[in-house]
Amino acid sequence: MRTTLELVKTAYTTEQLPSFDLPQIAMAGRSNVGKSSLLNALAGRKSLAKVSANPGKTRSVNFYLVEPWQFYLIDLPGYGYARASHEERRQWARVLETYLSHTKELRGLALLLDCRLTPQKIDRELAVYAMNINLPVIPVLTKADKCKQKERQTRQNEWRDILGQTPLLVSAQRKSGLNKLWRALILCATGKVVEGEVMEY
Ligand SMILES: Nc1nc2c(ncn2[C@@H]2O[C@H](COP(=O)(O)OP(=O)(O)OP(=O)(O)O)[C@@H](O)[C@H]2O)c(=O)[nH]1
Ligand SMILES: [Mg+2]
Repeated sequence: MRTTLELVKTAYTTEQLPSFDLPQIAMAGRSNVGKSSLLNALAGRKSLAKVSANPGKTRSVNFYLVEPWQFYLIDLPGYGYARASHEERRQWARVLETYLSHTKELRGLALLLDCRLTPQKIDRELAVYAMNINLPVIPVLTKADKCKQKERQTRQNEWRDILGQTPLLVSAQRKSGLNKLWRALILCATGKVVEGEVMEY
């Protein structure tokens, strides 16, 4: 199967947020959690989304059309970036909240969580916010390659206790867990159950 991602729109302000008819799944997480890397890994491409060792790289809301599945994956600006100015943080929070609460076609939130960190308050708050607006959450532990099996298991258990569901484990670097994540994204966006591989990696 060949699944493709194509960047179709970039928004820097709430006014620029487009309204699309197709379903959307947002990817959110702390700055540097690996959102852009994961998008590239899912797409099987190196530089679709900009990746950086410096947190705060993605400052826009980027809309990627997923074919042939007919939905959008959205790369949201990372939150919790310590060195951002107060004004910048407010602007990001506004875009994030406007997007999450006003997008009619939004079907779910892929919540990216760093596998190396114990559950952080800011991530829990976003998860609770999503649950309060009845937005399904797909929890995803990123950078699994950086953790030993025992730590991965601990993280999954901790988040399962908080969210009521066990997060998927992925590594953009090792390209692991990607088909499982694709299947969860497609199910959430379109209701379609896909068996087998969505992409050949
Ligand atoms: N080892 C490892 N490193 C990763 C992985 N995914 C991302 N990284 C690294 O983590 C850093 C941040 O990755 P990005 O993909 O830019 O993170 P982001 O969440 O998009 O960051 P912002 O755009 O700042 O919000 C980069 O140095 C990546 O190379 C992974 O699966 N394994
Ligand atoms: Mg990014």
